[in-house]
Amino acid sequence: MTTEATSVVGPSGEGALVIIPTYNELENLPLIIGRLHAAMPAAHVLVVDDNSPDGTGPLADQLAVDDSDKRIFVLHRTEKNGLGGAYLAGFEWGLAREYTVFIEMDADGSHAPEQLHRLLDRINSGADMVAGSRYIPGGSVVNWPWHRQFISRGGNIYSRLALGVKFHDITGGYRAYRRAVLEKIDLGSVESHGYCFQIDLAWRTMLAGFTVAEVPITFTEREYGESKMSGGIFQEAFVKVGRWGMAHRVARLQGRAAKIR
Ligand SMILES: Nc1nc2c(ncn2[C@@H]2O[C@H](COP(=O)(O)OP(=O)(O)OP(=O)(O)O)[C@@H](O)[C@H]2O)c(=O)[nH]1
Ligand SMILES: [Mg+2]
Repeated sequence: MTTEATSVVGPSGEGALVIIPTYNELENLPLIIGRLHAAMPAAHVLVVDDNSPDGTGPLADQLAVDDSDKRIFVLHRTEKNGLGGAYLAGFEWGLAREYTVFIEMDADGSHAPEQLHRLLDRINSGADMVAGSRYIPGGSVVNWPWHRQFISRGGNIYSRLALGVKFHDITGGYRAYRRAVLEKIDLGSVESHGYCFQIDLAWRTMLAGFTVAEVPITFTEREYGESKMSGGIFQEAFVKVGRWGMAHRVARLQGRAAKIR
């Protein structure tokens, strides 16, 4: 299935909802939203905060009140429930409204809003889902310690082999989805957190036959605040990805599934 190449998002981000999950991002949030609106003035932002102890939630409310163009919205959840849960809540909120494209972006400055046009241009030229990639020509990683790069690259190689797909940065969290993708895949059954959430959604998008693409991005390590990455997140991805790949191979052998392009 290929969605026709019509322009689904405007040059200033008209029709786009940028979802930013936050947990203790007090210093980063105003910076990232400011940069986003400088780059894409018409994009709407949904902050999904999990009751951050540092007061990110009330700050987000204040940013929304102060924005005279009313482009900022905030979802408050009662407790920390992982990045995946925050995105699912954000997708549900956006699908109940008229947005045509949904963007995932971290609050910590790792995903440059100045490069968002790369993702949106690719959506407008026909892709159903676009991932910002650190690991294709033109992509890069700035200020990441070697052990983080090792885990990230290793996770991508493992996922590529286990799932049998040509995706170079399937764990990355800078993405754009056409509305049709999120309407079709069964978001209610997604249970993954962290990195695994990104792999899970990419895998479901490909299984559903949508066109996926990667564009190069510069990923920069956070300057402020702390990472929420943990060993449990890594383990979850390792086990689940292996299982999905195996299940798909069995389904193909039995003629129940098609080859992933
Ligand atoms: N709402 C919500 N947001 C979260 C949660 N965990 C992480 N986030 C946000 O998700 C984004 C990515 O989290 P990071 O801690 O930067 O994790 P990461 O990017 O995988 O790891 P690093 O590369 O070390 O920064 C940030 O905007 C976080 O504030 C959570 O449990 N709930
Ligand atoms: Mg980060």
